[in-house]
This record gives sequence, C-alpha cells and structure tokens, in this order.
Amino acid sequence: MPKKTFLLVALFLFPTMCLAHVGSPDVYFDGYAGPYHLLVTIRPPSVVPGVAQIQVRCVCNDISQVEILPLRLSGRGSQFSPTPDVAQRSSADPQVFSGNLWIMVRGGWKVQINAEGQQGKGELAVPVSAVSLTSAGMKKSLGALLLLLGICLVAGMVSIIGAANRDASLEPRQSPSFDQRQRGKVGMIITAALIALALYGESKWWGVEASADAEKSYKIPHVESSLAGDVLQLHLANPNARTQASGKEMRWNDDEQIQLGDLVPDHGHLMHLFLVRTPDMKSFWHLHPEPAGTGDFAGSLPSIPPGHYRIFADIVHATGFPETEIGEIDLPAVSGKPAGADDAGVADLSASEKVSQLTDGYRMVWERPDSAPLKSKQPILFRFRMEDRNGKAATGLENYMGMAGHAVFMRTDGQVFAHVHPAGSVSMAATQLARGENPAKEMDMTMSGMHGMDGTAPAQAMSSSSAAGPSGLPSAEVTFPFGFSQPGEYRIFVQIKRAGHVETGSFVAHVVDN
Ligand SMILES: [Cu+2]
Repeated sequence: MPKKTFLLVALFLFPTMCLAHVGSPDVYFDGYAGPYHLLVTIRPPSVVPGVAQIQVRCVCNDISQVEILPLRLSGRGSQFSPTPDVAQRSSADPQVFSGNLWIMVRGGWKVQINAEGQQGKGELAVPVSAVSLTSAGMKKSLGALLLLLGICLVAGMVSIIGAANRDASLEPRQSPSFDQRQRGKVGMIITAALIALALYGESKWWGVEASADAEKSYKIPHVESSLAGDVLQLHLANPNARTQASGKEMRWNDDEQIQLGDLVPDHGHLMHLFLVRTPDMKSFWHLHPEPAGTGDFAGSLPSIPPGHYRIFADIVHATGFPETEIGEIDLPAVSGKPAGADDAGVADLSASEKVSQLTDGYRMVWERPDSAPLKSKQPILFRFRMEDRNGKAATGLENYMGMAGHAVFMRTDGQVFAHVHPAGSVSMAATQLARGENPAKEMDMTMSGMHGMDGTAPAQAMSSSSAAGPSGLPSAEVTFPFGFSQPGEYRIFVQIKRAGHVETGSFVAHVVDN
C-alpha cells in the first residue's frame, strides 16, 4: 500500500475520546474569562490528529470577539502558543461563538479562550484530554474497493512491463518473435515477483504499525475489590502502562505515559469512590479510601445494605489526565462507620422526576422546563434548588469538599458515568493545571495530616457560577453544566451539604436521541 494511502487509512482507524468519565467524552465547562461568564462545550475529535469542536456561550450581552487556541496541558508544549483562531459568531445568537481546533497528538490538552468585549479582555483555560480508545477495523466495502483497485494496478504494471519487453523494438504491424515473447514473459514474472515482495514487506510493516498503535489505544481500567471485615480493599489496574509487548519501543511522550505512582488529589482526595447498588440504584455512596501503597487503596465502609454494587473509582494523574476505574462487587450487609467526614451516601433513596426528599422535611427540586424532553448531545445547565419544609429557600448550606455541590450522572446500565461539578465535567485537578496551578501542592497538605479540612484552600480555585451568598457560602441553588452523550434511562445523584450534614438527591432522567 503506498505511504499516502496508508496515512489516509490510518487517520480513520483510531477514534479518540476524552476520559474524564465512562462513556461521556464531551467537556462541559462553566467559568469566567475575566468579567465574562462563559458556558463552554468541547467535543473532542473522533480521531487524532483530528478536529475538536468548541462552542462558547456568554451569559452576558457585551462580548464582541472570542479567540480560541489549543495548548498542551503540561510540559514544554504548554508554553508555546500558536496563533489563536477567531471563533465564528452565531447569526442566530450573538453571544454564541464556535470554532474548530486541530488536536495533533494524544494526551492532556487545554483550550484557551480569549474573550473581548465592552468590559475589556478576559482569559479562560478549559482542559480536554484525548486518547485513542479503540482501533476500528477498515470498513469491508472500503477494503474490497482498495483490493480491486490494487489488483488493477498490479495487473496493469505487470502487463505494461511485459508489453514493453516484448513489443518495444517492433516495427508497426510486425509480430513479436519467439525470443521477444520470452523476454516479455520473463519481464512479467520478475515484475510480479518484485511486487509480491514489496507487498509482503509493506504488509509486515503495516502489521507492526497497527499493533504498536493498538497497544497505545486506551483500555478502560478495571479495579479489583475485596472486603475484609468492613474494610473495602481496592487494587487499581493499569492496562495502559508503557509496555514493549511487541518488542518495539513505544513512541510515548513523557506526558502521555500513564502510571499509578503519580496521582494528585482532586478536590481534596486522591480517590473519589462511588458505589451504586444495581439494578435498583437506591443505595448510593461517595467515599474516599486512602492510599495503601502504589495502586492500592483501602477504606472502611459505612453501614450499607447488601447487594450487587457497581464501583466507579475516580483518580487524576499528575499530567492532569483523569481516569475512572470500574468494577463490581457483591456486598453483604456491612455495619461500619464512615471513615472520613466527606464520606456520605444514602441506603434507601427514592428517585423522582422533579422533587427529591431530603432529611428534616427539606427538599431538593430539579428546576427543569416542563414538557421539554431531554436530548442527548446538548449542553444543559442543570439547576437544583434546596427548599425547607415550608417551601422557602433553604439556608445553612455549606461547601462540600470545596464546592456547592457534586453530581453523578449515570445511565442505569452503568455504561455512562460522569462525576460533575458546578464548574463542569472536567476534574478539578486538571482545571488547576490548565490555570497553571499545581494540584500536587494540595497533596503535601493532605500528606501532612491536614486533610478533611473540607478543601478550604482550593475552594477559591474551584469557585464557580453557582451563586455564593454574601458569606461566600453556597446559595440555595446549585448548577451543573452537562450533556448526555447517549440516549437512555439515567439517574442523577446530587450531593450538597447543609447544617454539617451531606444530603443526596436522586432524580430520574429519560434522554431521547437528538
Ligand atoms: Cu465531586
């Protein structure tokens, strides 16, 4: 196969995905570029190199220009900025700007957004990570077409060489002699042999390239879990570690490598562990096991009811690359106590379409437009309002791990899972890296025994659009920017903290194909 065709085909072979979560590749982000409140949606490319689609919507009316540019999240590449592209202003909505950016290699990226308007200039950096998830095979029809064209080329080449050797020195209307025919045949045989040799060599080379790339494609890690007493022990897998299985040095850049020894805390914890009992999804737990050696975590479970639980373990690497390790476990009835102040959950949640009952007669209300169906692949700002038993806006709300709220969007079959915050669907650690801050600094504090401080230090960095009251504490409303990647039946778990107690709301969402 000629090199050009190879490159062209290779381009279509490796769909990519951003892995903040499971099955939910798009990035939804809520933040400020200076004075401008922006809602950003990034759809990572389906192939790398490929084009990411960026949409910026200003919750304002005085923005005149938006520029976008892609940068590496960390490492040397993050300092060399290309010339920004000017995003196109929508004719339907003058505060919506969109554009496309090339993502050239795999790994952690950020999209820098420069907004300009009546209040001057502002900048915002949104992290995106792109890796290849699968190597898709070539389409059968394309393969058949290429094979047919290849046969034509080979046959043409062989017959041209044959004819040239046989007929080149003939006069018009003269027939070839026996010798000339022989020379033609020999020419054809030699040509066919050379082409066969070349094809064999190229197919070998193709196989090596394809297997090297297949090794680079991302495999979702599966966490191993076991219960000892009331302690849940977790052993993380790293199927994406640098390997040399094919005997060939992998072409990883340093910041593309995935190792388990480089985890950084994401909003105060090295691991956010979610346990959801299936299929009823009534028992939901958000826990924070502590590290027990590289790749090992352990934490005592609170009192939780028995059943089959799905496990989602969120971790973030020093490169800003987030991973969710998935697993399953059958648990007996456990009667433990929560290990940490941030561990919380509910044993018997009842999900609702609109109003979720909290303790003390308080309620969480999903403020959604009635009758409008939820569609996949659409940015939505989810709003939840907390009410007291008289229906008045709840007071006494506090930050929970530095933020007004934490939400989990999960499809009931477990194939889609996203841990989302008021600032969006990206990890807080990656957001800090995108801003040029160092999430590992927070780890030093964690290590020196200051953990459980409720993320006070990073709270500033994680502040978001969810309006804070005059005291800097969250108001009675919490918002999450998110979009469903696929249609289906979903459960939304929303966690907030009030009067020193973490509350969990549960909502059902039916999402139709867009
Ligand atoms: Cu969270």
